[in-house]
Amino acid sequence: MFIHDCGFFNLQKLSNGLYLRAQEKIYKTSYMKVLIIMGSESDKPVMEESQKYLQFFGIESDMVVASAHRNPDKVRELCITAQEKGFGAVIAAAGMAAALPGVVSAYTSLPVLGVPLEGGLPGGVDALYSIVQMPAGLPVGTLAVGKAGARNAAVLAARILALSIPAVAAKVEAFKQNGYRI
Ligand code: AIR
Repeated sequence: MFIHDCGFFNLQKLSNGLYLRAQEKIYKTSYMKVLIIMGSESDKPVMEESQKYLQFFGIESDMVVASAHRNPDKVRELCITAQEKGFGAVIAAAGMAAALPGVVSAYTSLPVLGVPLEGGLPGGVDALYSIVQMPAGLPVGTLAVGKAGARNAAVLAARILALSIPAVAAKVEAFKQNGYRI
């Protein structure tokens, strides 16, 4: 099993697959979950596609509304606690001046997958440019605008988690055999 964040502590393996650190703090042995953050409740109908696809791959997800502009403190808190909660990747989606995925990338070292959403300028180009044009050092893996991007963000997250989770790797293979459809 892939073990992260062991530091220099003695680890004791528990029967439930978790590891107990010397100070009684429990860490997950692998990053199983995906955190989906979106800028508004109005983004939900599109981002439910991510959740639907993640379900196919057997990946648990939490879906949270937090805007980089309206609730920056909430975004920060979600990001800085994501890794210790067992998230292995973050999908961040927003429309218009979509700062959210970039801000998420600034606050976490997890892979960040950005989904630009329509609702502002035609075709969602405002959100697309906001998300894809990150400065060097702070990557956001940017997907297509809208539903295709929401689905592909889930598929890419599954491919990332598949590197350390055999059950997800099997699902990724099944997805391929099925013509890349769920
Ligand atoms: N948004 C929310 N805070 C910052 C941004 N960029 C985005 C949302 C949504 C759009 O603005 O992600 O796509 C409109 O949000 P609302 O809440 O007005 O419907």
